[in-house]
Amino acid sequence: MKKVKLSLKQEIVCITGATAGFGKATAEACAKEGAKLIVCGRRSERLTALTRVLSKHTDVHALTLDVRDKKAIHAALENLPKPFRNITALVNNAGLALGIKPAHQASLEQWEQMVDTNIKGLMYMTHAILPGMVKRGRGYILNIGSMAANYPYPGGNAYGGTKAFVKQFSLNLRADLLGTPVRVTCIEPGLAETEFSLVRLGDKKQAAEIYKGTEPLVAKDVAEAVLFCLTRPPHVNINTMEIMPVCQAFSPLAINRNVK
Ligand code: NDP
Ligand code: 8X3
Repeated sequence: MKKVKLSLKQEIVCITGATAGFGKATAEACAKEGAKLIVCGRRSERLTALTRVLSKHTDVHALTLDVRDKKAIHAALENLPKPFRNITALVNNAGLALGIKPAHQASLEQWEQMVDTNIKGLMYMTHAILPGMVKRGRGYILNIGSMAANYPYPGGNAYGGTKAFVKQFSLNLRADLLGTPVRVTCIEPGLAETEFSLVRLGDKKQAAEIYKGTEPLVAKDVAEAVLFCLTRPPHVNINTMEIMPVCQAFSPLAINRNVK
């Protein structure tokens, strides 16, 4: 029986979207387990504050990075300080939903930003980092998808579409990586209270309404799931993990009862 891997002390974990929500909580959880961290996001002042706190536990390198910027990603990764170069785990978490309007009223610019961030940004990071993992015979790609990939809902249009990509891309990576020790997981959270709804709706009051009367997941719940996956023994691959709060479940299909 192989030894169970409980520590992250030998890991170099790169987390996108570490300035808020799941990404920040994941950085905190991984730091406590002793992983070296590369934390990425656009808001550099938040990265600086996070780095200051986490540096008490471990070595942290902050990258002010927009995942939509392919050139910036390559430049940042090529110029990583030596101790951070051999990334062992990539947590592709950066992402967003914008708007909740039906498709025929939605903003094309918002659809494009979701595709550019949730799909293309995740591809750019993966494409830049995965070959090194395969070459070194060690690595983990952990993608944050969403239950929106699995259950359509009104207004989910392009956002759900981007997360369906994340799921299928993750599974297809597994197919390609067979024969290597590199692992891939797609974690699919449901209702979770972070800055997500504020970003989506652009209004604090409307965002608060989403969580009214519920007990949603919190960022730490998802961070703990990430940690669970990363600390499985090397022969175990969790393909997908769908997580909902107890207050969320399935509904019957919608039916239009005004057919004339
Ligand atoms: P938050 O809004 O709290 O955090 C989103 C993070 O993504 C921020 O750190 C933000 O950093 C980063 N980000 C957004 N756009 C970019 C970009 N172009 N380049 C780099 N970083 C970017 O939301 P969550 O923590 O909830 O969301 C994290 C992930 O989880 C997303 O992929 C989201 O789709 C997914 N998810 C969220 C759920 C929820 O209900 N909350 C449920 C299921 C999935 P910055 O602005 O500094 O760049
Ligand atoms: C986030 C969950 O329900 O807003 O991915 O799509 S939901």
